[in-house]
Amino acid sequence: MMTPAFLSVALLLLVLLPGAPARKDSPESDLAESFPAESISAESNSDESISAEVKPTPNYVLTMTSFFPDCVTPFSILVSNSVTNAPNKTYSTCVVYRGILLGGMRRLQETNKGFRFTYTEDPNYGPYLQSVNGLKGSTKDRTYWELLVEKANETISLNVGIGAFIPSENDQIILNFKEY
Ligand code: B12
Ligand SMILES: *[C@@H]1O[C@H](CO)[C@@H](O)[C@H](O)[C@H]1NC(C)=O
Ligand SMILES: *[C@@H]1O[C@H](CO)[C@@H](O)[C@H](O)[C@H]1NC(C)=O
Repeated sequence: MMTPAFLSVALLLLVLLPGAPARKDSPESDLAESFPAESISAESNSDESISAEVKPTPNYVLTMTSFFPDCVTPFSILVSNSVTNAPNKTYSTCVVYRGILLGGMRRLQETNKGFRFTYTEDPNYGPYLQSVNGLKGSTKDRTYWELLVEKANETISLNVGIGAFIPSENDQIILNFKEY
């Protein structure tokens, strides 16, 4: 004869067991579908054992906007170097509603080990982009990181810095190392 205590323990085990049929009907699985936390932990956790047992849904496309539901405006960042002609690199990121470029760059830095940047604070104009991926602009060499945006087919030089520019959906921001 099964005691109620035994039954609740068995039920708990069934719910906690990964892939157990009971899990499909549990409220947690509904939540996982609307916000795929499983895919996120599998992607961001480098621990092999965890990635192996939690398989992301095969046809689910992971984007920055699914990582951060409030991050509604996706855009990309291209890093180029017109001094050395080093190969270009492209990254995807996003900003919250009317968020600033600096916010999208921070979010990218926090989630992508391949993108790093530093900035200084100008008393009049705010954040000045100083280095990208370890390469620093310098007054001595007369180099700086130029800010451009490619919209549709035209490339426009930004008339404000990273702390004031508001990216639009699907903009391509170009961070170009340049001489002046
Ligand atoms: C010279 C200059 C530059 C030089 C500065 C290098 C140097 N060591 O001289 C270079 C070419 C690097 C430069 C770059 C940029 N600049 Co500029 N620059 C100027 C300019 C013509 C004169 C500044 C100056 O020498 N003032 C006199 C000195 C004594 O004062 P200062 O406080 O020490 O000046 C410093 C700051 O102005 C700073 N600085 C220069 N530009 C910018 C831009 C930003 C966003 C910040 C935070 C700081 C900053 O560098 C100066 C030297 O250290 C001004 C326009 C003007 N007539 O004032 C535009 C100006 C300041 N720049 C501007 C812009 C937009 C940029 C860029 C964003 C352009 C781009 N699309 O890439 C980039 C910065 C990108 C980044 N990495 O963050 C705007 C800023 C407007 C704003 N509200 O943000 C201005 C007002 C011109 C404009 N378009 O209206 N710039
Ligand atoms: C790198 O990007 C810049 C800016 O979009 C572009 O002009 C250049 O042709 C690109 N270089 C390569 C090698 O793709
Ligand atoms: C961009 O350029 C291509 C080829 O030059 C053209 O066919 C297309 O209409 C342009 N798109 C926009 C949005 O201007």
